[in-house]
Amino acid sequence: MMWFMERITLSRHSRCLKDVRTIACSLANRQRHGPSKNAMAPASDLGIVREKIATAGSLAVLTGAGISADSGVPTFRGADGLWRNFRAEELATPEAFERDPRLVWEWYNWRRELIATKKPNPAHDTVVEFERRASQFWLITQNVDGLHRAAGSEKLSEIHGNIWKVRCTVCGVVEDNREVPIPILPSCRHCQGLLRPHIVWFGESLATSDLARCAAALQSCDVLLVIGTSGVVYPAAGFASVAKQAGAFVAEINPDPTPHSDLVDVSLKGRAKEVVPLLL
Ligand code: BJW
Ligand code: ZN
Repeated sequence: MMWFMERITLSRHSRCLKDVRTIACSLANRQRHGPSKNAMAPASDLGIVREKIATAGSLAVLTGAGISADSGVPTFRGADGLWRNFRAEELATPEAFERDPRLVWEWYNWRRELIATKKPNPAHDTVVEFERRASQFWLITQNVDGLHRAAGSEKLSEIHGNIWKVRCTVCGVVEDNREVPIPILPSCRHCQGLLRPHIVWFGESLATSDLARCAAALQSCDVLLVIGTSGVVYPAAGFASVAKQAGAFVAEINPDPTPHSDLVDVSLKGRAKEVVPLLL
């Protein structure tokens, strides 16, 4: 049933996932990694994942808000989720910004103030070490907080953008901006147009270049680690399935079950900052 639902949802994203799915199909005959290891004890699972990472020619990592939760950045969903006091559809859509740019910028100012005080944690640091050790590596993050870059990650796609970048709604120029708070309403220094956060909102497409780079990583990785994402926001919610279908060994690190849990080879229950460093 999960698989069927996923197919339906993937089909809604046929345009942006075209590359990913085409490549996944063409690689359907890649060597499999054997039956699911979900039934194995956690200690054995840790050892299996560590071994897979150590021997992988190509490693990919997909992260979500859970990896930054251990740095004190609130997640989006769940008991302490960021959305609790805000209606997402009022804030994280292009329509909301058109309707009330001041409200949206106030929300981003609050987030920028919060994130500015946060530092990478041992899970971010371990991902940097994975990059250093692997012969081929790519990090796909849904996070906009910039903590992976702050930790030292270089081979990465920030597929939902970056909260420390702004984009002009008139001339389209993208620039770094670390002002906290940013003056509301901010305007472009080139054309005076209204600036917006350089973030992918609901209903907006991800950058084609990012999708192509992610497709390449998912197609070629021997191992995909999925860390701290609820797996409900597409297209990233389909990435584990794409890597799995292409023959990768897929492991998830999350304290709670997710839609990925039944699909992955190993599900490691726990907090990112505690579990991920054990995988080195
Ligand atoms: C820990 C932990 C610890 C806690 N250690 N783990 C209907 C069906 C299907 C799709 C759609 C639909 N209607 C519209 C869509 C498309 C839409 C979508 O997927 N919506 C779903 C909600 C249904 N997607 C889009 O619109 C995307 N664009 C797109 O698809 O374009 C083409 C298209 C559009 C429309 C229709 C059809 C095609 C764009 C998505 C942009 C997402 N942007 C956001 C917000 C940006 C605003 C901002 O940040 O300022 O990005 S949404 C929000 O969710 C944010 C996140 O990156 C993203 C993912 O969340 P994430 O990271 O998984 O966080 P949480 O909170 O959900 O989960 C945290 C996890 O951590 C949990 O599992 C915890 O257990 C765990 N955890 N502590 C490890 N210590
Ligand atoms: Zn401009």
